[in-house]
Amino acid sequence: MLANSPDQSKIITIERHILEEQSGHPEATGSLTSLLYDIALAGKLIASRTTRAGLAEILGSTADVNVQGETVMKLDQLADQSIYRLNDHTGRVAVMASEEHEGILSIPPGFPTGKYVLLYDPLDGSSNIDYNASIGTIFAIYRRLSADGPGTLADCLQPGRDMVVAGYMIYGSSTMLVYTSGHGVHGFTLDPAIGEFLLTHPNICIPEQPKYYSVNQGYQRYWSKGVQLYTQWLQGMDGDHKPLSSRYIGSLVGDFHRNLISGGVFYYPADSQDASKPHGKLRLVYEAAPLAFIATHAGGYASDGKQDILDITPASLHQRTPVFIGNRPLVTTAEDFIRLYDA
Ligand code: AFP
Repeated sequence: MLANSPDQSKIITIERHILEEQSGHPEATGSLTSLLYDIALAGKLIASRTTRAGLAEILGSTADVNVQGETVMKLDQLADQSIYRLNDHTGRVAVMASEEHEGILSIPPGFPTGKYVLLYDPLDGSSNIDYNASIGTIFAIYRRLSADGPGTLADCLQPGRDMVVAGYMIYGSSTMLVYTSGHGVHGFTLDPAIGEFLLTHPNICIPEQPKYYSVNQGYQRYWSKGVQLYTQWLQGMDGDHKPLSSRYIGSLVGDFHRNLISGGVFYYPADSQDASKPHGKLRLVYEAAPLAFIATHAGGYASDGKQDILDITPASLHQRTPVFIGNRPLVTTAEDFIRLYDA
């Protein structure tokens, strides 16, 4: 090997990684592999736009016409359309649903439907765009339940435990794609010079020693007694253990990713602030369930405070749920506090 040249045998692109995973399943048709690859492609496209976000003001902002006379789309709409359009004609997907739309997204007439269901939150944390903080795309893939033809709402309302793949892209100081198909959680970093996601974080496991707790503490007065006491416990107020450090961006993918790598717990509990949202802010289908699937396969756990998030069958696409997610002992302790004080 030439001095200073990278060891090519160690460079694993996402394509190669997905293909190698597929080779362990001789019955596989390659459809899921291609679907994942298309999602990675959408991630590259979204990343290329989010890194130019600050330029909108000089190139023309949302719903305006830019200097080339083209309409500039909001980034979350652009992300939404990119994912839909890359997957609406491939014959791999039966139906999609996006956090940006009220109902299901059907495959346009004239195109074949496939065996998978794709659910996604195209640009989560988008209120952080103006501050250059990390934002992300979250996705979940299920097998369709309906036999054939257009996919249905019921195809989209499956418990998280039946997920086939979950993942997210994080657009931060670098762009990463993290996914699991149930065989380890793997992270890839986009090398912008070559436009490829390269495996940088194989087999991610949440470290046993947690570092952080992440919650919007500004809402503390609206929490139940159990959640307030749990927070004090995380802060080491009982004198039995060292406090965890607090970190909160307000961008779920960013907050989750940090705790996945460093250990900790993220929670967005139910609160009494807004009577129309008694279960907190986060959405089960688009946010909580996919991240719960990832956390679980990284050795962690996710709960709504009473039960495993993966056991909840959604009743509607935009259902909200309280979320406690991260190191298993931290999440089960949240359940203990809630059982003891909020029953
Ligand atoms: P936006 O997409 O409106 O920025 O909301 C982001 C989010 O859904 C999730 O990413 C954060 O964890 C959560 O909301 C933050 O909510 P608070 O601002 O209420 O803490």
